Order: sequence, then structure tokens, then C-alpha cells
Amino acid sequence: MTTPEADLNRLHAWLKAAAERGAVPVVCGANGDMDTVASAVGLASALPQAMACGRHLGRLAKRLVEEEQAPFRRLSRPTAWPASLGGLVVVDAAAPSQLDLDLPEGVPICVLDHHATDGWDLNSEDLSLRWPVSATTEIVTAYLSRHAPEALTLPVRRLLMAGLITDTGRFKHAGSSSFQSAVALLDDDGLDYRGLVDRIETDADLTSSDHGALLKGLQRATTTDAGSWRLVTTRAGTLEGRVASLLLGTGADVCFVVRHRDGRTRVTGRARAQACRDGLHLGQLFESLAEVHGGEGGGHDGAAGWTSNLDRVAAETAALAAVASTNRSEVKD
Ligand SMILES: [Mn+2]
Repeated sequence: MTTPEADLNRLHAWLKAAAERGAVPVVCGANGDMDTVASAVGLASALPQAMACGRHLGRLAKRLVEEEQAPFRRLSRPTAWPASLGGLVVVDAAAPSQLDLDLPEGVPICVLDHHATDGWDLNSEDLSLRWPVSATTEIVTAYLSRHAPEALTLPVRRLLMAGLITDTGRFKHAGSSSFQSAVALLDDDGLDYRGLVDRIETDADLTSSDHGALLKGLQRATTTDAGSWRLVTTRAGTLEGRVASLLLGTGADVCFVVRHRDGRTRVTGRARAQACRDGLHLGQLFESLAEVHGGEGGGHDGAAGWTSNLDRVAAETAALAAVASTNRSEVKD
């Protein structure tokens, strides 16, 4: 049984050893959401040899990284890594495929993650910290508080808090550890929480083409009884997560948004908290679909995705069948 403190000590030792060997890129997940980007920026700020980097910056992350003037390097494919790598840290990515990068060979890897599924195949010189917390920024906050408190500057704390706010769905999916992390980040004065929430909410301002895409996604929605679950399915080419969340608000247990592009089909899933308590786990469901039909799948119980080479109808049918065959065991609040 390992304690969080022992985990953090191991992480500290791993980072120190990696920094002595060379550069330490801290790589975020390709979706570039606020949690993954803030985790990378926060952790990298503790180590001169480290640099936050990744394939994409999501809309909110891009804006806040610019506003906070946080160092972040965009990577491309084929991926050019520094000549002498001491180690590679990966934050908030459940599998190598979620980085959308060409990973270097023979470099020790450290994974910090909070997803329920784990697609990493690690060696003895590698390290994995997978905590059952609501955001990866919680792990980074715990690490910095214990081993590098000077790195918890105001910009870093604001970014970490933004990652925590967004990954917990404004604390709707927060566990007790999330509130402890929030207190740790607020502890010092100077962090204007209300102002930060306002800055995050500004991101809800959509362009008129985004607005049109959302409405189209809602119009195309159809509802099905998948076994004992009420399932809503639709198609959308953008903002899939947001379309799915809006559709959940109509009273569905689970929602799938399907996007087909360049021969690949992505199924984005969201499930209500009560459906998850009743036994639905989308991360595991998509992980097993990927094992059977190929592609990459995984994530959290209530928010997950699966990308494969199936066509749209085949992917949608497979996902529906997987939900229908999941038993519902009603758990009262
Ligand atoms: Mn996350």
C-alpha cells in the first residue's frame, strides 16, 4: 500500500534524476484541455530543465496560457525532441495515443494521470502516479505544495485552479480531495476566485458558426432505449463534448456524439452521475470496444471517447450495443 506522500517522494526523486541527465519535456494530452495544459505548465515551473509542451492548446487553455504568459511549446509531427533527454513526463493522458506525438525511444517516462483506464506499458525505470482524483492538477498541486512551494506563483495557481474548476465541471464531479486542492491553491491571498471563474465563463462565448454547429448537433439527436438506459445519439463535427453535455440535460442517462472525419470515427460519450453510480462506466466501455473493434478508447466513467477506423454506423451500433448489454444496478442517492 503506497501513500500519497510516498508517491510524491518517488516523483520528486524521479524528476531530480531525470533533470541531472538532461532536458525534461512535460507533455500534455493532445486535446489540450485546461487540466492537462495547467498540469504541464505547473509541473514544469518547478524544474529549470523542464518545459511544458504538447500537440494542441484547447480554446480556454490557449487564452489563459497567453494571458498568464506561461511558457508552453507546441509540438508537431514528426516530433523534434531536444538532443539530450533526461526523461519525459506525461500529464493527464490515459494512453500514448492520446498525445498524438512520436515518442522518443529509450527515454524514461513518468505518467501523472487520473483517468480510470490505463493504456501505458511502462518499464522499471518509468514511474506512474494514477490517483483517483477529479483532475490531474490535483496531483500537481500536491506535488508542488510538498516539494516546490516556491513554484506555486500566482499565475501557476490560477492555471491549476482553472484546470480544477473545468475538470470537475465547476465542482459538480468534485471529490473531497478537489476541495483540499482548491484550498491549497487559494491559501495565499491574491487569487481572485470570482474573477477567475468569470474569465473561464467568458469562454462560453461562441462564434456564430459554433452556435450553428451546436444547434445542428441538437437537431440531429435521436433517442433510443439501450437496455435499461436512455441513450441519445447525434452527429457533430465540432464541440462534441459540449453537444453531449447539453443533450444529457434533456434527461438522458448517456449521450454519444459521433464524428466521422478522414476515415476515422470518434465517439464522444457523456453519462449522468446517477447512471455511473448505477453501473455505467464509459471509460471501460470504450476501452473494451477498442479491444474488440480496434482504435483507442478510454477515459472517465462519465466522460470518455473512442476513435477507430469503423464507419459511422458501425461505430454507433457497437457503442449502443455495449450500453444495452450493461446491467443496471440501481443505487439510491
Ligand atoms: Mn483531466
